[in-house]
Order: sequence, then C-alpha cells, then structure tokens
Amino acid sequence: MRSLIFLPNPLLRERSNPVGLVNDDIRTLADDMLETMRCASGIGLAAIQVGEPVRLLVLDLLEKGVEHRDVFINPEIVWASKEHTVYEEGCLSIPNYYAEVERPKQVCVNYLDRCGRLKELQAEGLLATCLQHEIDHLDGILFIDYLSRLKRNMIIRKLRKKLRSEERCEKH
Ligand code: GNR
Ligand code: NI
Repeated sequence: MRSLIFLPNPLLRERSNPVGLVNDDIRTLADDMLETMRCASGIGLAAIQVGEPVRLLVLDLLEKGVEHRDVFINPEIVWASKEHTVYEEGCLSIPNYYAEVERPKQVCVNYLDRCGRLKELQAEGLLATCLQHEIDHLDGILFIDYLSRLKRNMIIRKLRKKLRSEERCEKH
C-alpha cells in the first residue's frame, strides 16, 4: 500500500519520466498501485498519484461485461476519434468533486505491458475516458483543467482551505 497525494500538492503538476527498463521494481510499484487503487475504490491510478513521477498507470474496470485490469507503461495516444463523448469524472487526488468532461470517444493507445512487450489497445467508452484521464496525469494535467477557470479556482481554493485546517489540527 502507498499513500495517495492530493491537490494542491505541486507534484501533481509535474511531467512524469518514461520508464527506461521494465524490471521488478516497476512491477512491484504497479502491484502496489493496483492494491492502493482498490482500497480507495478507484478504477484507474497514475504513478504520480502515489508520488512516483514515472509514466506508469493501472486500470481496474468492468464495463459491458469486459474486465480490464491492466498495467500500462509509457502509454501514448496514437489516434483519437473526431467524435467526442461526455462522462462524469472524479479523481482520487481531488476528493469529493465530480464534473462532466468531454473527450474523444475512442482512442488507440500504444504501451508496454508488465513484461515490457509493446502492445496496442483500441478503446472506447469508459475505458477510453479513463485511459485519457490517466495519461493526462502523466503530463501534469487534471480533469478540472477542462472546466471553467471559475470552477477550477473554486475547487483549488476549497482544497487549500481543507489542507490549512488539517495542518492547524496537527499542530494542536
Ligand atoms: O476512480 C476514478 N474514476 C473515474 C471516473 C471517471 C473518469 C475517470 C476516473 S479515474 C478515477 C481514479 C483517478 O483519479 N485516476 O487518476
Ligand atoms: Ni485522477
């Protein structure tokens, strides 16, 4: 188990580094992330959310009877459909906030699997949305960046306030 980091932690705005070699350290990190994600009831998790700035993400979602539980290393979107779709998104690093976000409906992603083999996945629906949400994390982008500046600033202000009150609480 690893601890999650939350907005406004500046690490969430960093660009993660490519994985050079898919070794046991990376596989251990991926397994830890799968467990951390499950405990937090998430369907996806990027390594930076546990404070590791590497291009690694995990997914665990069941959609239309198809189970997708997978590790994606150095994922890259190589194609995105012109057609868009809207989903209500949330983020484990932005607790208790949900909003509708519009993204390409289908994407094709190249990545390395946990054995370091090059794979290609054509995704649509929630799987495509989740992959795009996680790949955004690798580039320091959050789903609130697609909302109006007013909404985004309101969320950031609330989380700053919450953080300050938690810090005050720890001192007492
Ligand atoms: O658990 C999550 N649910 C979710 C719902 C809609 C779109 C994206 C997501 S990802 C999120 C977990 C998370 O924060 N991953 O980075
Ligand atoms: Ni997220």
